[in-house]
Amino acid sequence: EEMHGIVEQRERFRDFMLGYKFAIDEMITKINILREDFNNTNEYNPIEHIGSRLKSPESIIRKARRKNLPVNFESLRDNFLDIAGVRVTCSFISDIYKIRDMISDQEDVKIVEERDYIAKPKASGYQSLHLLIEVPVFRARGTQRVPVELQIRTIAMDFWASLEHKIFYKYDRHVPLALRQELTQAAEAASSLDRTMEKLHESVRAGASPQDVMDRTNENL
Ligand code: 0O2
Repeated sequence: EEMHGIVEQRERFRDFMLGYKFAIDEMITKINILREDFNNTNEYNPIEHIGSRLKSPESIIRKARRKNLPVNFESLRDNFLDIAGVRVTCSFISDIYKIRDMISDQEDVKIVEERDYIAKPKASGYQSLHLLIEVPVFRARGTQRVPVELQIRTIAMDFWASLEHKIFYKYDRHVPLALRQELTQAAEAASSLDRTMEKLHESVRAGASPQDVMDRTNENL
């Protein structure tokens, strides 16, 4: 009897996770469509990279314990809105908002929440635009609305976040203060680089002469 319960739970868990996997597949298709569309026009392609991850069961359970949340299907469904994660790396800061608009204009996508850590960086220095969205997944048993966390960032933001993440985990979340401060400064340096590139990008688009662009670069360095 008990054995039967375990097997049933296991199947239900697999089914539960599958919904998130399908939602990731859908979002990746949407973003790949945008990417291919951009490649087909004379406009430059604002999408540098697309990544995704399905949160592992271990990581879900660890987080639930840390936050004192019950580990049952209802609790996981309601409290874990980042089981499906999709990350888009863009070329320039303005591209982030362009991609955001292109996603939010899609009729089947519902933006549940927007967290702009570019306008308001986290204390660590972390920058990115986070969209908490909901997409319908048409499954064999009917339609299911699935939450996805979409992180949109520039190459510089991504560079900082992935290296900071590695350092963070190496120290098992207890990074010494001096190192934390240096990391925050490094985030500011990455952000300054992003703003320089954005300005250059704008002036090139506005039809500045090569000399103007050189002058601007020297101003910024
Ligand atoms: P992973 O490995 O990416 O899955 P919470 O999710 O509740 O802990 P919050 O504040 O509700 O936190 O969500 P938030 O901050 O909007 O988004 C959390 C995710 O953003 C993280 O996911 C990271 O991917 C990223 N992130 C946020 N702050 C930082 C930071 O300081 N450094 C780095 N490198 N990434 C950050 P996970 O689940 O923590 O990790």
